Amino acid sequence: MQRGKFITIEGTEGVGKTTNIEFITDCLSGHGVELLVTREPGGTPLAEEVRQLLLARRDEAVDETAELLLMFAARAQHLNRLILPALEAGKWVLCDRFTDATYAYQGGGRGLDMAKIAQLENLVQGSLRPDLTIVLDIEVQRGLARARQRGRPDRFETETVRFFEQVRATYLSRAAQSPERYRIIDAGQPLKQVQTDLKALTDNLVSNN
Ligand code: T5A
Repeated sequence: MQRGKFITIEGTEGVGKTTNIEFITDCLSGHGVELLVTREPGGTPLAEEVRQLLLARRDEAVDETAELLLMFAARAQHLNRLILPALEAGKWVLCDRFTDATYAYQGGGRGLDMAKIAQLENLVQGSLRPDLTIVLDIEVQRGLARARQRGRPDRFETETVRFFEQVRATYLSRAAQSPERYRIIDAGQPLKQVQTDLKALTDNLVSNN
């Protein structure tokens, strides 16, 4: 059986991942692709519990290395219990954030050593990397304004604009380094245009499979 494709979707806060994941799901399902849609941190009951720990606002300052290790603990569970079995069964997997988010938020945003993140990536994932990573890109302030319409911010959403500028710069620099794996979509466009771009991308992906 041919292994399924592993697609991840990334971006700073409020870029429209949730909105567009539904659209991408419809596009791929329309082509008859059997698809698992999931998210990080999270995706399994245990990993969703870790997500709650990570996103909750709390009085105790969260140590950056503890945050990093929790991200990868959730990822190990998610990968081995959900993502890999689905890919091996021939399903495609569409994941809302994955390890690029760790490079962007814990590496770019928090300033943790990228080499240490790479070590954890190798430990948890072995050689597995996404086949395609879609980066929805928008100016930080515009994304934050969209995200803030949704109610009380989580622990990450309370970070500074400078933090998110570093997150965005890390995504863009990683995409520039490996253009074969990344596609950047301008998420500042009207939603209809963003979805026209996403449809072209998914049609192309299916026809080249
Ligand atoms: N994290 C995660 C790490 O630090 N390290 C890691 O390794 C991982 C995996 C949770 C947090 O965890 C951190 C990063 C995150 O802070 P999350 O749940 O993905 O991750 O959090 P968010 O980025 O906050 O995701 P959201 O679901 O909250 O935002 P979305 O999905 O990007 O935005 P969405 O679709 O809800 O859209 C926001 C609003 O904008 C509108 C929508 O209708 C909605 O109202 N909108 C548009 N409006 C106009 N034009 C368009 N083109 C629009 N597109 C969307």
